[in-house]
Amino acid sequence: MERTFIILKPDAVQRGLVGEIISRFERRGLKLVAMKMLQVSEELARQHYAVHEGRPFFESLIRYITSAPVVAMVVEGTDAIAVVRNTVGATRPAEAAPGTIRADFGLEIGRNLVHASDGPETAASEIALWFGDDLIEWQRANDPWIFE
Ligand code: IDP
Repeated sequence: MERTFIILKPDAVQRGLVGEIISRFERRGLKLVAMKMLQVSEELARQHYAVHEGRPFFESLIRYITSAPVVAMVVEGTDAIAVVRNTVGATRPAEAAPGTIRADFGLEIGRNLVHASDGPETAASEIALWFGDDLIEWQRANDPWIFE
């Protein structure tokens, strides 16, 4: 069972898309194991996006993610990292496949609604950075109907 980290970015929250987006992950069968709403500090934003430091879009990315509240979460499931990335769609909404979150709700790369970890190492470090050990281990009643 794999875990991955997701942020519903400020545009998703401002546009009232929190429920819609979480529903897509829930309906896919992923299980929520952590969730919180927060205003991201500049320090956390810079740590989270450290890999992009120096890129031309870095400062606008920091302004975007710290501009208004976000909803951060961890989900668990079979191949969760890949499943979430393909539910979210390509970084640039114009290149995202129809039916993905970024294609269905987005137009611009700088307002692309969702962050999702891109591999096992980033998932582990992002979960640790945003939630520490604060994850809920729980049994979901319908797990046997989702996990073989
Ligand atoms: P990802 O979010 O699909 O993993 P990354 O390449 O890791 O994409 O970029 C992180 C975020 O930085 C993107 O989701 C997007 O919000 C922003 N970003 C990436 N490239 C650009 C760009 O060229 N212009 C503006 N924003 C960008």
